[in-house]
Amino acid sequence: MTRRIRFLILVLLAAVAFATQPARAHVGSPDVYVEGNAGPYKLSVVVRPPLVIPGVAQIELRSQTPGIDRIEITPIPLTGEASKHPPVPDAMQRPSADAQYFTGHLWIMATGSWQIRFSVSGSQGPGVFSVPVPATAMGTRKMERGLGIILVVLGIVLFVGLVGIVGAAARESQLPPGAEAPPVSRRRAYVAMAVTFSLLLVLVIFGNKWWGAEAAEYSKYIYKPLEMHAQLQPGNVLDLKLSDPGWIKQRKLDDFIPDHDHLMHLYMVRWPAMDVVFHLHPEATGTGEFKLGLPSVPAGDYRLYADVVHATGFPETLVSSITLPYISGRPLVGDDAEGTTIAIKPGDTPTQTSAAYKLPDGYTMSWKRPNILIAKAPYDFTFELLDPNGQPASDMALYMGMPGHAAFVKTDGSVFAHIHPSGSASMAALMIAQSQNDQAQGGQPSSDGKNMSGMDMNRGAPPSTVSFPYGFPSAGTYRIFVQMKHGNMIETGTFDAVVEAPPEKQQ
Ligand SMILES: [Cu+2]
Repeated sequence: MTRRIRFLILVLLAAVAFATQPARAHVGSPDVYVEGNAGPYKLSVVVRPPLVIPGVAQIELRSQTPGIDRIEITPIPLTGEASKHPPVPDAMQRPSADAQYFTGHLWIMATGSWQIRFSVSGSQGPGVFSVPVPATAMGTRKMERGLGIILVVLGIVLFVGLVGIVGAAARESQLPPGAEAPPVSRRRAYVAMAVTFSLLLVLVIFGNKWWGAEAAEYSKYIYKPLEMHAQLQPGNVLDLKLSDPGWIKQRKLDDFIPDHDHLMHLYMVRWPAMDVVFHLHPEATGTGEFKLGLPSVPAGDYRLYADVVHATGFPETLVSSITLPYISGRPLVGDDAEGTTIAIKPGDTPTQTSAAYKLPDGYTMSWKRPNILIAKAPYDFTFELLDPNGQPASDMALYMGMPGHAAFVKTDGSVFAHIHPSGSASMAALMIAQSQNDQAQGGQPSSDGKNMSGMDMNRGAPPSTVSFPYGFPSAGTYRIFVQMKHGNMIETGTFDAVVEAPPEKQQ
């Protein structure tokens, strides 16, 4: 009996562990991949935030610069009074003989906008770098059907078993072995079983109520992104109304801050073919409302992914969809960009599997495609823009202050991540963190621009290559939209990636 109960508890614990599912900044892509400089040391950092709050964030760090002796990590709120009073730091470990690879973990105690500060010391002196980490409790998922059936069957066995045991005890416990139970014992047994049955039933009903109340309480803290309602208004105006479905009280609808030049970055992807993509920038027209005069848009169903950042540095991606007729709208201007490409075939079959993507104006975008892509592993996604002669493009320009922007979209719609050369953290949050570090070091900006944009701003024309640190959150098929600018032309390259599950961890 005790064994069975222990097994049941184990099964229940496993069910709880699997019942959590990531979601928050970006969509379905909670891990933070960032590249930046801590003084003289160039760091690639992965922060895997906890599934529940309070919970433990896992941190992996690779230094591309040798000579580091020690790295201390501290979790600090990104903004507010508490951001000025960091707790005692923890030291990172070197888990292997690799002197440039470090790991660590930290408790994140509250929901909100955090940063992890890396204080590095080594042969080239000290350096500080901060990685913004939005931390939220995750959504719960319905229990898997199979597991539910097993648990129900086991529950019934326990229920019936207990009633039977009580009945047998009442009927036969005082009889000598082999003796037949007299009618009076049988009656006593029926009464005992009826009482036990009723008591158990009350217990089950009460337990279900209690469980429901606990779940309801917890669900208040589970992250729910702002809701967005999209509507086409006369004059080809796309109207986006934001509303708060209820989450933590601190969230507001009127505290957005610009993130690389715009309050909102809207990706419109024709769905499910993913053959048309727009990167547009709606303007705020009131509290929780954005509007955008649409350019010419082919008819179809579109998925809308809108990135915004709150004043706290907390980023959100709002998701909506809209069916549009063919729209003959304004020309693309400024930072607007459009890409048209081959449709994903039904069944998520990728069509853009080549390493080179031919652009409409004769240029080519090429991807240094790794041989194998594994979920959860960090990669540098490196792309190069070649001119019609196959030479590195010489007329490169920054696109919204950066050498490139990339959107990673899973073909089943469960993942959307807008990534920059500095990684997956929001640029606005990175800047908040970096300015604090600069102030802490005596007001002198310590960064050379690399932390902000992934490149050195002071060295002439941008390079013809761009690199995005990122890792796929899960196995499956993804389409990657990469945007680079040369002259006045914003190019959109498309690449499909089939991502494998990571190998099972050794027990
Ligand atoms: Cu961007």
